[in-house]
Formats: sequence, C-alpha cells, structure tokens
Amino acid sequence: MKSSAAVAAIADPPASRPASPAPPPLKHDLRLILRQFQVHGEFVSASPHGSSHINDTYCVVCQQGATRRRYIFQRINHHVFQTPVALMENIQRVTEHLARKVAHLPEPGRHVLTLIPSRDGQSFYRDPHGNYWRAYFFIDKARTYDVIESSQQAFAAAQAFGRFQKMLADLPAPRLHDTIPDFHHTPKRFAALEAALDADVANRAAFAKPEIEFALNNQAMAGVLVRAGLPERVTHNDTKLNNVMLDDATAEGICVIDLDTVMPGLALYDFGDMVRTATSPAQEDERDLTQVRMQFPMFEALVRGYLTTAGEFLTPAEKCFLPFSGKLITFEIGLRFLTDFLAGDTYFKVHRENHNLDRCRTQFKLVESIAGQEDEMNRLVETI
Ligand code: ADP
Ligand code: GN1
Ligand code: MG
Repeated sequence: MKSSAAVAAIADPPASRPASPAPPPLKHDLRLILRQFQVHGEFVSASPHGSSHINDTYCVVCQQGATRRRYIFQRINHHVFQTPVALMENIQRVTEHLARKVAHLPEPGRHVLTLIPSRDGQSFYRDPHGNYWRAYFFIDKARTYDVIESSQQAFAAAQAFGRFQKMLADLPAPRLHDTIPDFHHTPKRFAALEAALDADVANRAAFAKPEIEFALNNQAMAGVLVRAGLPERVTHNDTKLNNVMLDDATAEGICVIDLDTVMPGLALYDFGDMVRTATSPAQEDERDLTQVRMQFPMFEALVRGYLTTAGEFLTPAEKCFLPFSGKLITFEIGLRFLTDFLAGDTYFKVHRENHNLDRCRTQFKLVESIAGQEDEMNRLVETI
C-alpha cells in the first residue's frame, strides 16, 4: 500500500464529482507557518502527509504565478526529540554533505532533502507555542511504501540506504549529536520494559501476558550487538521502508528521508530495520497475525541490494550479523511498543484501542518467523 497521502492530487475535483465531506481542521495553522519560511507565492492548501508515529508532517500547496508547488512541512515532536536545535544542526550538516555528493547527478534535488531556510535564515522556525518547524522541497514523481510489494523494491530500498551510509562515511568532524541517546541500545530498551512492567501505571500488564512472557524469554539476544565490538558509523537509525523514496518511473531508491535520527550508530541497526519493515507482506499493526512473516526472497533482495553499496566498507563481522540484526531490531521495536502499551501510550501516536499491543504482536510474530529461517539466512549471507 502506498503511504496515505503521498500522491494527493492538488487540482480541484471536477464539478460533476459529488462533494466529499470537509476534512477535519488541522491542529496547526500552516498558512501562518508558511509565511515564516522563504517560500514565494500564495498559500493554497495544507493536508496531513505520511504515516508517522512521532512528528506531524504536512504537504503544503502554494500558488506561484501559473504553477502550483508542493512543500513538505514538519513539526518536530520535541517531547521525543528533546534537543531540536542540535537535531536541526545534524540535518543541515548531513543534507549539505549529501548535496555535494550528488551534485553531479541529473536533477540532484531529487536525491537529497533540501531544507528551505526560515525568514531569518535559520534551518527551522520556532513558533510562539514552542513548536519547532522545518520545510523541505517536495520530491516529485517518487513515493514511499508502507508495505513491500516486490523484491525489486526491497533491493532498491536497501541499495539506497547502503549508499546513504557510504556517502556519510566521510562526513567531516565533529561527531553528530545523539538526537536520542542510546536509541538502539537494546539492553536499555529491555530495562525500560521491566520498569514499565513493575510500575504498570495503566494496569495493562494483565492484558499482555503472552507478549511479556515472549519478551522475558528472549532477553538473551538483547546484548549481542552491544557486546560485538562493531565500528561506529554515521547511520540513519530509522530505515523503515517508508523512509526511502522510490522513483515512479525507474523504481530506483532515489532519496533517503526522515533524518531526525541520523547520528552515530551501527550499520546493522539500519539493515535490521530494513528486514523488519521490508520483508513482511503485512502492515506493522496488522491484527491477523497469520499475515505476518519474513519472506525469504525479500531478505535475499535486501542483502544483495545493500551489499552493492555498503559491501565495500562493511567488515566481515558486520556481514556475519546481517541476519541476526533483523531479528534483534524487530525484537527491540516490539519491546518499545510493549513498553509504551504498558506506560499508557505516551510515546507513539495511537489511533485505536490496544494499538501498541497490536504493533508489538506483529513484531514478535516476525521475530519468530525470522528465528525459524535464521540458519538459511546465514547460509545465504555466507555464499554472497
Ligand atoms: P515522519 O515519518 O516523521 O512523519 P517523514 O519525513 O518520513 O516524516 O515524512 C512522511 C512522509 O512524507 C514520507 O513517508 C514521504 O511519503 C513524504 N515525504 C517526506 N519528505 C518528502 C519530500 N521532501 N518530498 C516528497 N515527499 C516527502
Ligand atoms: C517511529 O516516526 P517514524 O514512524 O518514522 C520511531 C522508530 C520506530 C518506528 C516504528 C524517533 O518512526 O524508532 O522504529 O516508529 N521513531 C522514533 O514504526 O522513535
Ligand atoms: Mg518517516
């Protein structure tokens, strides 16, 4: 399925079509926010865009003479990202570095996010309510996918994320800021689950007994990558399938987006999250767990695609952990959904009752599916 609003039409509907109900009012006045950025033209419309669990993303349409242009506006969730200024400094450095790397390509602006400066020349605007906003040029003729549709897409996505890591390997010092400290420190994520379980503030532990048991039974895997002595790199850390734009015409992965968590990390955090989000044919919150499974051909395409770009810098140890990283990161995100369910849904946006528990269940089902195929996955990686 395509990300909800990724292909929103901007033209007015033909007069003959029955009028659809007015969309609910937006939480923020995008017309006012738009004025704070160096964008010409008149505000036409704004609509929510994408399927984020954290930030608020909008597509804003502007009239510029005879043309209408789209922009992406985002409100940074500053409860989750508690140092937004440092975060924007990271994004500015990273996008400028990437822009130099892709400058030789035709249409370079489709291969890297381009920040639009605020009226006073900053990379963000802080509104009177304390919200932090940023704006990007809209990348046309490409889209993101919430659920994988083909192994070609898996190959293209992994190739693009590998290229992203490769292009950032020579990012000049200083070290990037940690926008969320210990983001992928799985043992600390496990400890957070134990704390939420002890506190049980929402009295929900009784509703999640099998999931809690699954988490406790699998604790042993939590510390494996932390102890493995792998090299720190500049990584994306949120390589969901829907964080890479695939070109409509060529299906190539043209631009890695959602850069809030770009910071020092392990290459395997990124590969692991690709396995989590690009091998199962089901949505992350699918309630029918029989739909959730790791499809081997998708895994193979991820490995092959990733190695075309990351193969030249990965160490043998990193390669060896590729299959395991998928299981670990899926387990870790499952732990986080379960923790948030127990804590009363304070971190991830939820849209229905037990939403975080449903999400946790798909993750743990996927962990089981990966575990059942791990030997075969390891054999594949050894032969490539
Ligand atoms: P989040 O997931 O935090 O809301 P993203 O940065 O991933 O934010 O953006 C949400 C969605 O908006 C993406 O999945 C993508 O479809 C779309 N999107 C983001 N940036 C752009 C862009 N510059 N051009 C076109 N579409 C974009
Ligand atoms: C969040 O914002 P979004 O949807 O890209 C989360 C990721 C999780 C993901 C699970 C900052 O990502 O870590 O893997 O949800 N981002 C943050 O779908 O916590
Ligand atoms: Mg995203």
